[in-house]
Order: sequence, then C-alpha cells, then structure tokens
Amino acid sequence: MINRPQTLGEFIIDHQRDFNYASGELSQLLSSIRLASKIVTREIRKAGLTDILGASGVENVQGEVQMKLDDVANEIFLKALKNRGIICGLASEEMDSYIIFDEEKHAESKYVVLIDPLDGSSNIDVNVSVGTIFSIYRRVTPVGQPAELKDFLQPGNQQVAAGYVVYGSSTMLVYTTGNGVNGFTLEPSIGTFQLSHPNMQMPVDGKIYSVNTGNYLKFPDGVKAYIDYCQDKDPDTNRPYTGRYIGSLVSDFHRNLLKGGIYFYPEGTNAPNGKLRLLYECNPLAFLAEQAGGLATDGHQRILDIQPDELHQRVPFFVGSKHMVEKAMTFM
Ligand code: P6P
Repeated sequence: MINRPQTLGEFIIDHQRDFNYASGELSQLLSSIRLASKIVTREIRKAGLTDILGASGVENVQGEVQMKLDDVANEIFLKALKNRGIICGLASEEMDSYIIFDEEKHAESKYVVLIDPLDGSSNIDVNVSVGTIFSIYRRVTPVGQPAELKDFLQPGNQQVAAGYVVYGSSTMLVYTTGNGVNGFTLEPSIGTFQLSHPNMQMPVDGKIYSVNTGNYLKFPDGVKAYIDYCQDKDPDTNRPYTGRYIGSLVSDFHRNLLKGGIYFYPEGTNAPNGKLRLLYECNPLAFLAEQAGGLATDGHQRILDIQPDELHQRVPFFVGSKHMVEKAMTFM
C-alpha cells in the first residue's frame, strides 16, 4: 500500500461540502488557480535565463515600473480564471480597473476574484522569493448581469476563500475557505500540489518582527515606540526579538505563519496610508491569519471590517501572532 499525501485536487473534492453554495464552482476556481500557479512557477524558475527579466518599461497603476514577469503572471492567472467560466469579473494590482467576463459562459457566474499576481516582483532579479495573493467573493449584483464595482468593494469579512502561492525554495499554495488553513507543496516531478501542512496554526506568540526599519524616522511615534520595544531587552519575553524582512510580503507572512511573528507596514510620511493594498494584499492575508488563530489590523481596527471605497486603496497593515499584534496596537 503506497502511503502518499493527499493531492490538492483530492483535498478540494473531499472538502467540497465545506464550501458555501457547494456548487462545485469554488472547487473549479481553486483548480484554475492551481493550474496558473504551476505555470507561473515554470516562468519564475527560468526567469534568470530568459529576457522576461528587466522592467517592461510600463508603469502600473501604482506608479511602479512593471516588471515583465508581473505582466506574464497577470496574463497567466487572467487566462486560467477566465477559461473556466466560473467568475464574472477580476481585479488585479496590475490593472487600472476591474475587468468583466460577460460572455455567455460567464452569465451564471457567482464569484469575483481579486489578485496580486506577483507580489514582491522586484526580488525576481536577485532570486528572492515572490508570491501570488488571491481573494474570492460571491458577487453582490444579480447573477446574469455584468459585474459592477460594488462586487469588488466588499469588506474582507465577506470573502468566501483566500490564499497565496509562495514561489520559494519550493512552491507552496496556502488557502482557506473559512474552515481553517491548509498548505500544499508542489511535487515538481509529477506536477501535483500535495498536502504538506494540514490545519496550519499561527503561534500566538513569536520572536520575529518584520518591518522596513529604513523608514523608522518617517513612522508615527507609536510605531517608533513599538520598534524600540521590539529591540529592547526583556528576558521574560525573549526580547530583543529577531528582525527579519525579506521585502516580499508573502514570504514574510508565510514564515510568521509557521514560526510566529509580526509583519507591519505602517503609515509614514512616505506612505500616508501605508503601501499595501487593502483588497488584494491585506484582506486575503488577514482572512488567512484569523483562520490560523492570528490577527490583522490597521493599527486600530480589524482589517476584515474595513469597508473599501477604492479598488487600489492602501491601508496600514499589522499582521501575525495574536499577542504580538495586540501588543503593537497598545503603542498606536
Ligand atoms: P518596501 C513588495 O513591493 C511589497 O508590496 C511587499 O511584498 C513587501 O513587503 C513591501 O512591498 C516592501 O516594501 O517599501 O519595504 O521596499
């Protein structure tokens, strides 16, 4: 009897009943994300060898020079998600506005997807991990009509599923449908994601703080005070903590999910609302964090309770081990 880990496909089928409106559509959606993440893995693994490195010269809506691989990843996810006919609309960090799928085969689609197809892509050139982050909502406008902006501007507490792919020493897909968090590692020799991290729990305490201290002087006093606390000695709480900042949100989040820790990108004079986007970075990671026993706030309120008013809205972001985020909030 060969005892092998469950594949993602088998897991999805086994947990079909966990999905609200278990119509199989969400399963299909996750399968298209699974396919796209394998294709992106292939592109990333050869990035150093082909000319997709180097900026495409085009600036994205964030005013950031778009790396060619950003474009490639965006196209790969767009095509995989569109082809299954499951979603009626898609919003992406790499696109100014959302796009609507209103052909015949999308007419009965119930879901919309928001995605950051390749977060941390500036790390590609130096061979550092990057990630994809996705968030799935049930549409709020009537099925059968074209999706509208309000389908995308839902608070994070309305997500039906969320997850990320981290393209690191291995490719891992981690997601939740509101029934806990599970992690799958790509077995490249057979091209399947296998359940490697069942029921992931974020330690409620940790010793790692993750922030760009290069912005220290630009932070509000409360944030400076919390960083000073992290760096201050206290044998009772294992301080000073260890600083770890990869410059790739998904990688910093993933490490904290496994080992405990806090990641924060606060507001500052260089970023009045922080740098991270509420809809396709903070909300999905906040959903995952809470499902794993962690916490995510903007320094004052739950990320998941924020009512978005703009597609590319930025918010200050504190996410990670529950006790660490709670402690940080006392300084804000
Ligand atoms: P900074 C990457 O651009 C990103 O969105 C996150 O992945 C990362 O944590 C952060 O920005 C890094 O930003 O300003 O510290 O370089």
